[in-house]
This record gives sequence, structure tokens and C-alpha cells, in this order.
Amino acid sequence: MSRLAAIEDKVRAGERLSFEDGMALFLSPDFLRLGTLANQVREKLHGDRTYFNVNMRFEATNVCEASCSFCAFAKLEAGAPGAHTTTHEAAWQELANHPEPRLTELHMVNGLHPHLPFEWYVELLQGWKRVRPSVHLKCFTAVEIHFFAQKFGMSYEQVLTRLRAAGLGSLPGGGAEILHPDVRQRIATDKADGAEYLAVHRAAHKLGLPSNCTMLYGHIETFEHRVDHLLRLRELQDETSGFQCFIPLAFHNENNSLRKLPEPTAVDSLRTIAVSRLLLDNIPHLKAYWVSMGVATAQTALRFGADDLDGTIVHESIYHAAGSRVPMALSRHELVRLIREAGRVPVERDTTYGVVEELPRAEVPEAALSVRERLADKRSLSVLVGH
Ligand code: V47
Repeated sequence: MSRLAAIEDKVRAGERLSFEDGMALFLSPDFLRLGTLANQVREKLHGDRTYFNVNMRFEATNVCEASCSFCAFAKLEAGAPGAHTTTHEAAWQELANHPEPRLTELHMVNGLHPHLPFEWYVELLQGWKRVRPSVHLKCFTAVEIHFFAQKFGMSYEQVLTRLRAAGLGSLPGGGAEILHPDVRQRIATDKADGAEYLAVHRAAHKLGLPSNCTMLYGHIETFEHRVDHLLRLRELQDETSGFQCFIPLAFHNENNSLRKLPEPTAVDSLRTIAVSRLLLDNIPHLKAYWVSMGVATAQTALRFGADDLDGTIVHESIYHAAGSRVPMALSRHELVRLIREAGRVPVERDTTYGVVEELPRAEVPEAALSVRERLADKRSLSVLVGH
């Protein structure tokens, strides 16, 4: 029996896959068969349901003490060209003025600013809650929480408890990069290490705060490092069950110190989605983040194990600084269209996977419809095509 056939038997019997299985999956040349297997697991968990949300991104500051070699977003010092720190008023206004009444989530990631006091972040969240109390605040990576704990002399629990009291609802998954020290010490030397990243998530889960987790792939790491990373996340999830979603993040190579490295291909991204779905048997959701993977690959990933596309976003800086050519935003209509065209059922969710609205599936592939039926914009065809 081939190695892949033996793994297929294990998956169908509900048996847990090993490190060696993970390596065999990454090395298997038959990536369509791998995708089919991951798709079966995805359909067993979620059927055709495919999640998205109406969210916005916010970066309060890109000033950052850390100097990660993959990062094109951070500026080392306040006052450096391009360095930016918001005012509270501007941040609150941006949420107050957000045009989408269906907005359910604000996702914030920041640099590690050397001078902002802890109270500044507390007041930022409190103000957002005053402006739009129903919006879920998914803010601060584990790396930021670790930074606050060290800088302000608090435990992770104390930092998280104070932020939760100010309105924090969950932690995003950023900052995981590659957890294995051999890689982390080369690309992210001066921030939370792998054990500290996991310890922050453990503390959050114990306090009842859900979180996501990520993996930055396609740079200097090997498949061994990727499998090791996935198994470290799986081990913590066995202990806490607090991760909602895993998001593999494709490396982008512009404007950073790793610019000589090639970026991962679409096949590598699809393979990574599939292997992640198979190894992470205890994390319910797997996100194909369209900003990092590209819209076309993320849509295809919905048949390789992914069940979530993230959201509308509106303004994103981390990937656009590093060369991403995808648009800054996708409308709700565009996300629904991508999901339907992949033969799936679009489900608008909130941050913790509560259903906001389940939409009907497409009866036929959208390309089979007339152009009038396909367009959200219902002005006359002659206006739309220009004569
Ligand atoms: O932590 C930075 C990564 C992350 C680059 O939790 C890069 O729902 C590729 O974590 N090439 C931030 N990746 C984004 C993130 C995220 C995104 C969407 C949803 C969620 C969620 C989390 O972006 C960083 C870092 O790992 N990153 N620079 C780059 N050049």
C-alpha cells in the first residue's frame, strides 16, 4: 500500500496523523489526491458552508521595536519616514464613520511601540466600545500581549484581563511566524519566542478569550518546520480548545530584508491548506486569507480544505506594504460571489462563528447567468458597457 493510501485509511478511520504522515503529505507529488482527502474532512466538518465576515482592519501604529526580516510594515522609530501613530479621535472616527451597517468585527494589529503607555490602548478600546458597542474587537497579537506584559510589569493574565474589561473580545492569530527556534531566531529575533506565543494563547484560552493562530510559510523554513509548527498548535489545542481558526499566511517578498527569496506558488499554498486541514484535527476552522493567498488561490482553496475566506477588510497595510497586488477591500457581494462560484454555501458569520445570515447556494455556476443577473449594479446594460 502506498504511503498516501495508508494515510487516507487513517483519516477515514478518524486516527490522528503523525509527524511522519505530515511530511509524507507535504512531499506527495499527487497534490490533487491530497486536496481531495482534505476536502472530505472539510465537508465532514462543515458540509458546503463557507464562512466570511464583514470586518475592518486597523493599525494604530506601525512604530515597532522589533526588526523581523519579513516585515515591510514596521518603522523602527517614531518620526522616521512613513512612521504613523493614530490619535484616539481618528481611530474612533474611523469606526464611527464605517459605511457598512453590517460591520461585526474590528481586527487590529500594531507595531511594538516603545513609548505608548498601557492606558493609551485601554482608552482606545473603551472609545471604540462607546462608538459602536456591538462591534467585536479582535485586537493585539500574542506578540503584542507579551510585549505589554514585559514592558508594564504584568502577567499575561493581568494584561488580558484589563484589555477584556476595556472591550477586547478575542485575539487574532498573528505573530506565530514559524515557532521552531531554528527559524524564528533568524527571522524574528527580538520579540516573543515560540513558547511565549503559545503561552499567551494558553492564558487567553484559560480566561475564556478565544483566539486564532497562523503560520507564515514560504520563506526560509523547511517542510519539517511547517509540520513541527502545526503539531505545536495541535498540542496546545488538545489542552485548551481555545483556537477557533488556523490561517496559513503566504510570504510576500517586497520591501523587506528577505526580498531575494521567491514567494510561495499557488500549488504550495493549496498543499499547505490541505496538509493543515489534515493535521489540525482539533481546530474547527481553516481560513484561506485572500489578502495573503491571492483571491484566485483562496477561492480554489475552498475545495482543498478551507472553509473561511476572512472578510471585507476595507484597508490593509501589512501585505500591501510587502507587495500584495490584491485589492484593499472586497465587497460582501464579491465574497458571496467567490464562494458561490466554488459551489459552496456562503455563511456570513461574526467573529466567534455565530451565524449572521446563511445565503442560498447558487442554482447554476454564475458564469451561466446573463450579465444582468450577475452584476450587483442593476443599472441598464447600455450604461454599464458604456454605449
Ligand atoms: O503576524 C507580516 C504576517 C501577520 C508579512 O487572526 C507577513 O483572523 C507574509 O496575522 N509576508 C498579520 N506575511 C496578519 C494576521 C492575520 C491575518 C488575517 C486574519 C487573521 C486572524 C490574522 O502577517 C503577521 C505576520 O505573520 N506578515 N509580513 C509578509 N511580508
